[in-house]
Amino acid sequence: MTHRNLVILTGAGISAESGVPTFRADDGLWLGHRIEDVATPEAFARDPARVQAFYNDRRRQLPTVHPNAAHQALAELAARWHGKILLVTQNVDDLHDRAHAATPPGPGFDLIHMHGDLLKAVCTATGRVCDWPGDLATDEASPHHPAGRLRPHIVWFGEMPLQMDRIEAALAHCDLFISIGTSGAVWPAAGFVETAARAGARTVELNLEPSLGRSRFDEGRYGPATEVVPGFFSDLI
Ligand code: BJW
Repeated sequence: MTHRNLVILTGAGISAESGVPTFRADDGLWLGHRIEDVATPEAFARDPARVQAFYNDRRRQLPTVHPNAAHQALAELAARWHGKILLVTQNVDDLHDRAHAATPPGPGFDLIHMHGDLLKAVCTATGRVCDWPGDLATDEASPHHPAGRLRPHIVWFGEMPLQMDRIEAALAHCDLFISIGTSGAVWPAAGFVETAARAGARTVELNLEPSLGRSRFDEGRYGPATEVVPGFFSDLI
């Protein structure tokens, strides 16, 4: 079967072998934190020092990690693919961005960080987003508004993920949906497979092990992303 329009959803599992911890593993990112203490707007209002410190630590880690063979295989696919590819990542790291900068994609490619970007900050007064590669102070003043403060550009629980209209439109027109390294525990991303299936797409899960949403996919391939992803894409091309 030939495919033209792809939507690829990635989660923390694709960055795991680069050394970025996943969320829900036993030794994962939530270790020592309750989700409601660090990943909700209420947590930020209650204890901004703790939330800023949690994201400052993760932002500082980024220069020490690098794209792995799975990010690279995806970048090579995007460089060679003749149809459309929308890459939707739930990850707030910049490993996809770096892989695609090193291997520039074709014109039909686009990347959406639906849960935000660790290297950006948002002004609480205006909603303006700016690049922010360093630490954020607890009460960081916004360059955009005298009354504004800067918070991490992260979609927390209860907030609307980014660019949902574009994602929904691409899902409605895709013929192959591939989910890589995500547990299927967080919505709306966990439901993308069903939207794609309703559009008639073939749906494939690539993961270390079957995810919570396994039964929603037509097929699955299991093993470390650095092995399974390059293998699947070389078959596709
Ligand atoms: C490997 C591997 C290797 C390991 N190779 N694989 C009740 C029912 C349904 C929904 C809700 C509900 N109550 C509330 C909700 C909604 C809520 C939600 O989903 N809650 C759930 C807890 C139930 N969702 C929201 O609030 C979202 N907003 C929203 O819904 O707005 C309203 C709306 C309605 C309708 C349409 C649109 C919008 C916002 C969600 C924001 C999520 N934010 C986080 C934190 C971001 C900040 C941060 O980075 O700190 O995003 S949560 C966290 O989970 C993070 C991730 O992006 C996300 C997904 O995690 P991911 O990537 O799947 O990681 P893990 O750790 O779970 O899984 C890793 C996977 O990798 C595993 O499968 C491993 O097997 C695999 N793996 N090593 C391959 N080497």
